[in-house]
Amino acid sequence: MINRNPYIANLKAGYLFPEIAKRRREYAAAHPEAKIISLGVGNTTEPILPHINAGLAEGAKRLGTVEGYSGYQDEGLPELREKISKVFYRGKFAIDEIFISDGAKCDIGRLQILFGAGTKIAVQDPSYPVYVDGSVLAGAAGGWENNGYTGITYLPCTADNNFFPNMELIQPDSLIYFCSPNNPTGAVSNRDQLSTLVKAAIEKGCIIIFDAAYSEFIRDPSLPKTIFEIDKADQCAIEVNSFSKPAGFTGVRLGWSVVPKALLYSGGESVNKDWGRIMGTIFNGASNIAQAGGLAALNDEGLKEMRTLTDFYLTNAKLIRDTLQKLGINCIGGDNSPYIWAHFPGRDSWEVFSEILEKCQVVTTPGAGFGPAGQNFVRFSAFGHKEDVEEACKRITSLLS
Ligand code: PGU
Repeated sequence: MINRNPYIANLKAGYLFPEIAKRRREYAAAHPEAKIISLGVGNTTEPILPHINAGLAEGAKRLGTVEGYSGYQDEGLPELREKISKVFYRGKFAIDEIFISDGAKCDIGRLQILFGAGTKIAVQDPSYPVYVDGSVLAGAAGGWENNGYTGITYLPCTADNNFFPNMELIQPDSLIYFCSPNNPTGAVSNRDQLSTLVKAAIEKGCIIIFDAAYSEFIRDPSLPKTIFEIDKADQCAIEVNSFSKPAGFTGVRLGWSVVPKALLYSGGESVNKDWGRIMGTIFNGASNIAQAGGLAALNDEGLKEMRTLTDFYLTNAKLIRDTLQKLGINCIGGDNSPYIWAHFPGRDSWEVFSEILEKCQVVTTPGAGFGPAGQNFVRFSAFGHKEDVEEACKRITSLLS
């Protein structure tokens, strides 16, 4: 018999979001009359807006014509890569530094192949669970000890440090996962903070995987939307991003990674070349229909639609934050991000999750699922229909005291 991959055995618990879905199902089975509202997983709910949707439809139509047909497109449409460079990076990157993918999560999982087992990892604590679970699967982390995996340095992000971690905790030669606007805290790092991060990474010989999946929710013009707004970031960072949240492509699947040519390993080899090699080997390109939609999203009309959609979710976020604050619950996020991070001092976060589910029939995400520093917190997601979010807020106001 063949042995199980020991790295899989190292995973302590199931993936967070299916666990929440399971608890929701169990509650629904026991309370068939309950009208449950989900402010749990960050899954988009609103229809794709007409111009972007027409781009997708056009893409599908073209496949039915001899002139318009296309097959494998390993690295992504050159026009899309060029447009991404222009729209998000002021044309700073050549098209062979931009790799189109089927989403940020998929790239986050694959990127670990560049570094391999035994790589030292640093993550913001709390953080999007894929960074930690992906590291465990890649053998970059060991077993579970003292509330965390060995081989992973958890960088606490708390109210005491304004949700920006202490750079001194980062060990030399680490792979650093960093997310801003942050999931789950909703905190957005400012220019000085990201400059500190880049400086620390360069001094310590680290590489940053910067997850900018929520960049289009930033409204404060002083806040950086990409790590590449910071000088020298191209020497120490890879950025992943996605059309999932701003264009409603969670089910369509389209994202990208920027791997600058200036980024080198300790031996001077090119990370960009290796990423091209890996993608060419285990990925056969993003859907050409999705890419047609992505192109539509990046012209003037499409950009306006993405603004409309992100504004919609930000309005939900404001309502949730205001509702919680009126109840005296301390929270952050929700102004430049679609997540609200609510503090319940001294309370176990799974217990708060259960209380909100039982009293209000509202699903949230318990903070402890995002890392040890998430204990005593609960995440509210602003992805939902307006009437559902309003109803959830009404229930929270009257039932949560
Ligand atoms: N990066 C971050 C920081 C995310 O929060 C999410 C989705 C992704 C990437 C995924 O991007 P794709 O381009 O769609 O792959 N986070 C959601 C959904 C849960 C999940 O398992 O991805 C969330 O609720 O945290």
